[in-house]
This record gives sequence, structure tokens and C-alpha cells, in this order.
Amino acid sequence: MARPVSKVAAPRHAADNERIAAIFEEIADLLDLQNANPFRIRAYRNAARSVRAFGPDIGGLLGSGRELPKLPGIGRDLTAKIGEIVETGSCALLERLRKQVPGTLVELLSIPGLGPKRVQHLYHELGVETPQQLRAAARDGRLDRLHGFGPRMQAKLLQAVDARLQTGHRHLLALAAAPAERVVSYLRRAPGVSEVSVAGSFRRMRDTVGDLDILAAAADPDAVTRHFLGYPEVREVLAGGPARASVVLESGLQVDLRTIDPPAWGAALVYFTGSKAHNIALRRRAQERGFKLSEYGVFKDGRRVAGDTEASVYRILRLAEIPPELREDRGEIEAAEAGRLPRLIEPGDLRGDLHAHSKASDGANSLEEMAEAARAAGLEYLAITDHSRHLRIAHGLDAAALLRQCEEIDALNRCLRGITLLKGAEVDILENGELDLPDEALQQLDLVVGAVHDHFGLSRTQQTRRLLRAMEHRCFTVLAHPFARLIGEREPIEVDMTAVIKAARQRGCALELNAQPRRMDLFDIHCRAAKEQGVPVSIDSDAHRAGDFAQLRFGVGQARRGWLEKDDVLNTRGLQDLRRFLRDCRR
Ligand code: DGT
Ligand code: CA
Ligand code: CA
Repeated sequence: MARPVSKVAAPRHAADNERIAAIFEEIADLLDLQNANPFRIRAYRNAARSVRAFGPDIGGLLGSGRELPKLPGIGRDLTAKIGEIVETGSCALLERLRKQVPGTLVELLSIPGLGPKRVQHLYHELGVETPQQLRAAARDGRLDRLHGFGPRMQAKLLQAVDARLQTGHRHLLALAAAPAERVVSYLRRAPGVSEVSVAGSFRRMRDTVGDLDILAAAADPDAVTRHFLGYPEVREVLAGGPARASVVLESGLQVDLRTIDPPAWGAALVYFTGSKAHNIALRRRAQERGFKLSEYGVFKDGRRVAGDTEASVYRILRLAEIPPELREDRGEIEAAEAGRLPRLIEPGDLRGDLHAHSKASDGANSLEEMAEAARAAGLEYLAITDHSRHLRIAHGLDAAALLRQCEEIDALNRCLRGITLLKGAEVDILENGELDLPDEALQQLDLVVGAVHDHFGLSRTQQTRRLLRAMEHRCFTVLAHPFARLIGEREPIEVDMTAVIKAARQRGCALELNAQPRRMDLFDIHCRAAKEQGVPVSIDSDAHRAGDFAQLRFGVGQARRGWLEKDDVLNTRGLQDLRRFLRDCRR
């Protein structure tokens, strides 16, 4: 591993809570693969959970010289490890374990259905180390020889492996965000730098990113590259020329840096933001108008006529400035020409959240803690939607437990200030399209969020019929994560989304854009289809812990990719307005 020598001290903020938790989880995984003491493994898993559930930024706390408060499951040894991670960005134990266990096994472990026992079996008996090798072994029947790999298990595994290989080595947008922000703020301190921006798919807010493309503007690119290669989170340097460099960070994320001559800043930003399809369409338009457009500027007869800012590039092409999320060549250039670009929704437009969990099912925090966190995130209302009984792994609620929760919420609402809790449930849509709670239970709720959590493999016809039937229920309000996909783990279900959107319009219910990083479901194109049909989209966090409301901004990013404006989104409405919708929705 090439780690460039750096004179720059590691910033004390190099570890956000998510990163600390991820390190603890990786340690637990690696220990697991070594058959280590189960108590030790569990201690690291609990610590990861604890760190995630902790609201304030631990790096910030320790950095400002304060002590870490007592966290559940975190004793002296783990506190020291946290200190080490904050200080150095990593942890000696992790480095040691990584040398002992083939790294690809951890990737196998992250495939649903594969625990440490099965991964060890695969490795020791078949030499399987990667998802590709696993797929090959399944296809040519070698798995049949192994204990614990029956036909159903194999079918499930194959599906999960296919989903994984489809996504490739892409990173979830939300998980790339913290490293991206850190490297950007580090680069702003490089000598002579006037601008720094993330470009590429990250700036367009795609749900996953292949790598991070970062641009800096400076007259002396060499100095910027040198500064960049000294970044403490760099694990490996792939290329390090004067004006461009590529590295891999500790998190596995690749970062490409390009340093731009300031007069070409805007043109470069357009070019490297992409998408490729948008760039091609822009360049064609430039040509038609007698210009030459490149990453270096807009030229006429060899002379640069625009390109210092993005606005200058679009202006000279007679276009309104197109927000990065729309740059996919899906009609944005025509809209910009006609002055008909949408006024995209902004994160600050959200006034509530219609999907969140508490300790009562599989969440980490109490009702009150969730309410406080939602208020701190700037929301005015929050629907508590714990799971229904069918979802046993999530400790789903039955009718009686739900009734008790409703009473608790009524009581809480009498003393909460600045936030209102709504009574809801995330109700399983059963295989036949029925809802998993009796009508009497559903009727006492403010809203019902219906969701598919099983039978993912139904045919398109059956799956569509299932969803339509569920939506017909007189208490149904929001169809949660309509495709039930998990990025890199589970493919979207087969369903006729056009029919679902039409049915939602007739029924007067809403579709969810679930902002959990692994879900990001609805897709952007279906947001746009919903908008065209006048079906409101609800951008929900699906929060399972207090910190999860921060995910909403990625949901807003995807909504923007789907051309949504404030009025297209249900939870931009004030509480009264929302209540009217909920009332009208109920038959
Ligand atoms: P990713 O990294 O796979 O999530 O997607 P992007 O869009 O970030 O793609 P990337 O990193 O390969 O390149 C960054 C941007 O550079 C891309 O959005 C547009 C521009 N670009 C890259 N290759 C080409 C190309 O061959 N032609 C044009 N016109 N633009 C390109
Ligand atoms: Ca990229
Ligand atoms: Ca790139």
C-alpha cells in the first residue's frame, strides 16, 4: 500500500460518526471471518450501532478538547480506539486484520445470505474469494457439494450476486458525501487555489457514484497536486501528473482531481460534471451556432469567447443555466432554450417526514428522541410508522401495540413544542395485496404507509395486481419504496410502474421517494412520470435512528433529478394542508 509521506498533520475531524462505525463494523466482520470470540465480535457491532445512534459529531467533540460522554457498550478499550480513529483516520487493529484476511472475503460477507461460516466454507473448500467466483461455482454446480447450500439458498444467492455485480464497484451517494466534503475542504487550503468543486455523478446527485471527480482552479497546478497527494486519507496513488491526479482513499473511494486554469473554470466544470450525454448534446448545439465547446472554453475562430463561469457557457449558447441534476440529456436543453426549466425543490422546502421508526419496532430511538431530532432537522411534523406484525425480524406491531403507541403519541403531542407527531404504520402488503393489520387498527391512524417486504420474485402481472389491490384499501396513503430494491443487494421488483402511477392518481394517494441511501426508491424517471400524472411524491427518510433525517437531502437530490418542484412533493405542505390531503385520501 503506497501511502504518500505527508508533512500535513491529520485533521482531527477526519472521522465522522459514520466512518468510525464503518471501521468498527469492518473489524467485526474480519474477526468473524477468523472465528474470533463471539463476545468480542458483538462488542464491535454494538459499538458501531452506538456510534451511529449518537447525535453530535464525535470527531468535532474530541477535536474541541471535550470528552466523549459515556456511550452504551463503549468501554475504555473502545473509547481509546475511537480516539485513535479520530486522530489518525484509521486503526492499527483494522490494518492488522486486513493483512490477515483476504479483503475480498469481506465483500462476500456483505452479500445477503452469506455469513462468516458460509464464506469460510466457500473459501476453504472451493477457493471462492470473489462474487464472480461465487457465481461461477453456483452455475457449474460446485456449490451442490457444500453443506448449507440447498437449491433455494443457491437461487437466492445467485440473485444477490447478480445485483452486486450489476452495481459493480459503485459507492452509495450518501456514503461518498462525507469523504467528498472532507477532501474538498482540505483542497480549499491548497496554495493558490481559488475554486474547488465536486463534479461528475456526485454533483448530479446520482444514487451511486463510480468515483469522485474534483476540480480546483489555480494558476500553479503542481502545487495543488502536491497538496492533494499529502491528504491523510489517501491509501494509494494511481496517477500523479501535474494537472491531474487519481488516488484511492481509505474508504475505497477513488478520487480524480483536475486543476484548471481559472479562465477555463466554467467550461471545465460543465465538462466534468457531465453527463456525457449532456456534454454531447451541448457540443452539438455549440457547433450549430459556429462555436467550438471543450473543457477549455467556448471558442469562436480560435478565440475564447466564454468559459470562465458555467453561466457564461450556457449564456453564449442561449440557454438558461441548467442545474447539474438535470444534465442527462432528457429534455433539459430544450427546456432551457424555451425558458421552461423547472424550479427544482430545495432541501429547505421539506416541512415534514411521513416515514420513520422508533424503538417500538426496529428503530434505535424513542418517540420523543425521534421527534426532537426531526425538529432539530427543521421539520414541523413527523409520522411514526413502525412495522406491522408480519415483519417479525423487525418486531412488527400488532393491533394492540399500535393502539398503545397511538395513545403515547397523543400524550406526547400535548407537550411537544415545534413538532407534531402523526400516527402511522408501515404496513406490509401481503402477497395477495391485503394489508397486514385489521381495518379497525388502520382506521385510528393518521396515515398508512404500505410496503412490500417479501415475495419479491412475483411476475410483473402478479406484482402489479398486488400493489394495485393494496392501494385500493380505504386507509392506504403512501406506497413506500415502490420498487423494494436495495442498491447492490436486491434488484427492483418487476412491476408496471406506469399502471401503479395511474392507479395512484385515481385513488388520490401518494408514492414515496425513500431517501435511505441503499433504497433511493422511486427512481428519478418515475418521479417525473408521477409529476406528469399529478401524483404527489413524499420524500421520506425512513429514519431508524435520530441521525437519519440527514438523509433527506439525498432524497431531495433524486427528486431534483426527477424534475420535481416544491408543489409536486407532498411533505412540503404545511400540517393543515397535509391533514386535508390525508382526510381526502381516506374513503
Ligand atoms: P461515475 O463516475 O461512473 O459515477 O459517472 P460520472 O458521470 O462521474 O463519469 P466519469 O467519472 O467517468 O467522468 C466525469 C465526467 O467527465 C462525466 O460525467 C462527463 C465527462 N466525461 C468523461 N468522459 C467523457 C467523454 O468521453 N466524453 C464526454 N463528452 N464527456 C466525458
Ligand atoms: Ca465520477
Ligand atoms: Ca472520474
